[in-house]
Amino acid sequence: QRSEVRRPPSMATRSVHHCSSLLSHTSNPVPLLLLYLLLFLFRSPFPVSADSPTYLLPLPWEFTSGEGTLSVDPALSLSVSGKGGSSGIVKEGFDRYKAIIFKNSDVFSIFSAFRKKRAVYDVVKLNVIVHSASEDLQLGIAESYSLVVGRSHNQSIIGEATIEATTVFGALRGLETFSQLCTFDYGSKTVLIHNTPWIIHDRPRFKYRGLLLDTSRHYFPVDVIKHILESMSFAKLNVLHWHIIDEQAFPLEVPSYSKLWHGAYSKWERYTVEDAYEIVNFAKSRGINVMAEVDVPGHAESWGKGYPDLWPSSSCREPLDITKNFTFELISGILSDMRKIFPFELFHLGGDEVNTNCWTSTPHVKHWLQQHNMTAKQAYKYFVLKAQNIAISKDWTPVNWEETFNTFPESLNRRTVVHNWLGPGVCPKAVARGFRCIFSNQGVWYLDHLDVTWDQVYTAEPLEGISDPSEQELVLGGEVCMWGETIDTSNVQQTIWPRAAAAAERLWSRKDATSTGSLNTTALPRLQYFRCLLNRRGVQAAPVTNFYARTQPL
Ligand code: CP6
Repeated sequence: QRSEVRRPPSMATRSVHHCSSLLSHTSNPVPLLLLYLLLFLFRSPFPVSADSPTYLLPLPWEFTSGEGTLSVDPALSLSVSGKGGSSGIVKEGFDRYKAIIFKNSDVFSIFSAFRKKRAVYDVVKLNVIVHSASEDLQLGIAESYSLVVGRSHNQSIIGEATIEATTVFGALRGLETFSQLCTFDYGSKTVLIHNTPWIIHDRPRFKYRGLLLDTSRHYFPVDVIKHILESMSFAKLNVLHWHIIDEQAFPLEVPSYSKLWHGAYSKWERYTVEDAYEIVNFAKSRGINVMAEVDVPGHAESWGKGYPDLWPSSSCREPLDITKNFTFELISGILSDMRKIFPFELFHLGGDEVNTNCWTSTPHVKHWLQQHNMTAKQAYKYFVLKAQNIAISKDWTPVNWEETFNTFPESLNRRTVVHNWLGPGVCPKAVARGFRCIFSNQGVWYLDHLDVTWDQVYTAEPLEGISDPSEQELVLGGEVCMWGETIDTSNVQQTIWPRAAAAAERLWSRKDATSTGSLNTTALPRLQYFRCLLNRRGVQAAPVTNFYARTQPL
């Protein structure tokens, strides 16, 4: 039995949404002592507003809420138990979320000492129970959790808060939800949880919930990538598809072939092996897998900056030269070095947009094709399958953009995951043939398409056209793609957010999460709230704009 998240009646008619003034309060202004004194003398009783709505995104799978309000102790303590209770991942996660939850509670710090003396907080401890000691993060690990805040007892609500999860990563999802229940109340200068008691049983609808980041068209410093990972965890996204390399630049260090780095934009715009480890570890501590991509044989021109032998000729530079053993030795070397960095079982081998003109027009390649009795299309297949076998030999599950499936479905290794992008339609075909699939329809989930509105992102459906339950199982999930041609550090977060959050809800929540009303009433207020939450947490998410929420006078 789910109860509906309540919302203020004004939300449906007000079309311009502004974040609350929390942002401007994050730094302490010049102490206006008199004002503070007045505020203190006429402070409102504690707790104040008992009937504020609570907004959660993505919407939990099952939840009930009540009418109560509980205050949260700024000295909130953590109590962990279960086989996974000693995990650093839970403790560090708790510390991060505690900092987020109480970010604003020291605004009126002059009186915090007084308050501490007189205040009795309802929620003083967060219990976290983690049943499994395993910290192996892979596709399909349990991310489910239950979260209980408050318990009714003799018509009052006891301030109990408990997260229970199978894995530490499920506990992280629960911590995120807990942090979204907490709101800073200006009347009492206290963190409150409204609508208690909460009983939440949550789990993801899809196991693969990705964001593609392209570091070849523009370089992103490691700190920026970490910030993106952090923001992904707020929306419960769990895969960073790192499109590291493309035709424009090769920013990753490959120790076995050190000249590949010559394809970087500059010596400052490179990732060392240590940088890559750091990104993978940072992601893991937020329950996010990093799926690396080495796109072959197209989109690889930058490889030849250091190794010109990889180009069919100096004037015709991609796809990679199919005739040379060196090409495949190098792919194998890159994948061996990368295997040590990327523990995730999926590895993306691209395979998209291969234009074979250089193969058929360069004399030595043309000759090789004739010798091997291959058409350009057969050569494309030969190359892709050879690269796949290298990845499989290194114990990776290959992922390919959909062209490989579209061109030779009968020859593709059955383990291959088909990654949709060319409009809708390939996932139904792929799963009907027993392949697994990832949904990234460019018409709705390519974030570089700035004309796509949040509601188009939101209403996209990864299972569209697939009715057989066993075929539906083969859709691993989906991914929004932030291609890098038109974005860099200056605008990446506001291009990703808030629309990525609409996809995040599609991938986590029930398909019918918004069936109780219109998007305008069920999804929009929560998305607007989440966008402000991102702003408060330091993420430059853009305003929510679309058909329903276009800018007009109040
Ligand atoms: N780079 C690579 C790209 C794209 C693809 N692969 C792309 C194509 C069309 C659009 C956006 C991005 N920039 N390597 C396609 C998977 Cl509209």
